[in-house]
Amino acid sequence: MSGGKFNINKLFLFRKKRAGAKNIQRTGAKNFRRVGTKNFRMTNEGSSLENRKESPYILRRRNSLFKTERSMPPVSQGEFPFEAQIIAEDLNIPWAMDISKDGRIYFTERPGTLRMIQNGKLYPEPIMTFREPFTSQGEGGLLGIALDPDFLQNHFIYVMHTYLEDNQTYNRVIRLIEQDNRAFIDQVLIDRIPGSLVHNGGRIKIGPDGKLYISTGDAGNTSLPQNLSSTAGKILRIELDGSIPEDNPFPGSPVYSYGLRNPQGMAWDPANNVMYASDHGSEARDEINIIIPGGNYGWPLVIGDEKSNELTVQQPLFNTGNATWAPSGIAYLNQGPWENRLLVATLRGQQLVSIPLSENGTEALSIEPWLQGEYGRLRDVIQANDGSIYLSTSNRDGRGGVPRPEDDRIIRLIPKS
Ligand SMILES: [Ca+2]
Repeated sequence: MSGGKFNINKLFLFRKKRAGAKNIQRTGAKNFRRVGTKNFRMTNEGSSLENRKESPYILRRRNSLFKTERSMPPVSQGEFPFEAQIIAEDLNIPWAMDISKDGRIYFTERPGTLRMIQNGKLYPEPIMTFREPFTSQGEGGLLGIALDPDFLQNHFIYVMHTYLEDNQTYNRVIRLIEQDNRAFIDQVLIDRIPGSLVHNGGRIKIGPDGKLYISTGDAGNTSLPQNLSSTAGKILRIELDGSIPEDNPFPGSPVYSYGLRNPQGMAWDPANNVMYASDHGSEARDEINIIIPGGNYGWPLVIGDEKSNELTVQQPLFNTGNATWAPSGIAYLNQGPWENRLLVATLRGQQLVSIPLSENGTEALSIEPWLQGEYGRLRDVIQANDGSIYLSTSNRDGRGGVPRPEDDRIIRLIPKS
């Protein structure tokens, strides 16, 4: 099956029908009331599909597509003996975590608090509470966090958050300075990243090369991810002081890769120098991608494993086909009995997906669903220096989760060999 062209009109009619039907099923009045904002009908993170309007440009470009669906890696039930510890509970949408070299866990709560866990205990006061122009409507708010590699010396914490300016929604990455368990804004590193009630991306991480990587969503505007002058629908790469690295693929631009929809996870296999990113797909087809500098990941012109005669597009490591995971944070495990795997925290999927990788890191060998339904929606996953895994739940995010009284939680998994 190659070279056969879609009839673009039929394709879009079909997609619209499917999208419409799912919308009715999935975001009924219940969701609507619970969330309480009109705009929420157009969501989001795997609980429904938005009604997109495609530009003539996009329709024209999509005309050159042909389909080469690759199969997903086989699903298997691997053994993964572990001990689970609940590290913190009664949290409010913990979105991202990072751990200092002395073992303190710093994490964001999406409504706007930066918090800290020390010696296994949640510090009672927020390290910082965000105020205007900060906003946390929809899927926006206080999102990614990364501690400076020299955090114990310079006390720098990087965070990404949504804010309002002239009634427009944007995201920005700022540097904080921590002092005696309080933090203050020190410097804005990059701002005016297009934001919206949906698709803000939001993960930030410092790569093995010491640069700050930022995943941004399309902000609900499908014309932005292919536009290299916009910072939306991208992975951005900047220096820790906000300047543009000299070896970025597009000189003078923070854009590192593009054509993404709502990437919320990034991780590296440093030994093989492979970077991974998760992306929320449209109509299921969530993607795990291998990110290369300057790579175009297709959205919205080329989706899943489609190919185009006109565009050079990086095909995903795999896409989830008809299944919706709504993948958020991902972690590459570089030690312990689960070494050389990618872990994917899934929201709608309500599981930790474990993906054993080939030795060179460029092939997914199988897909193992771990902790299915055990903790509900999962937002972030990281590996600590001692090899244990930290997970955060996202059952209070108003996106179809059913919060238990103890939600949200941060859970530690200690692998047993
Ligand atoms: Ca893609």
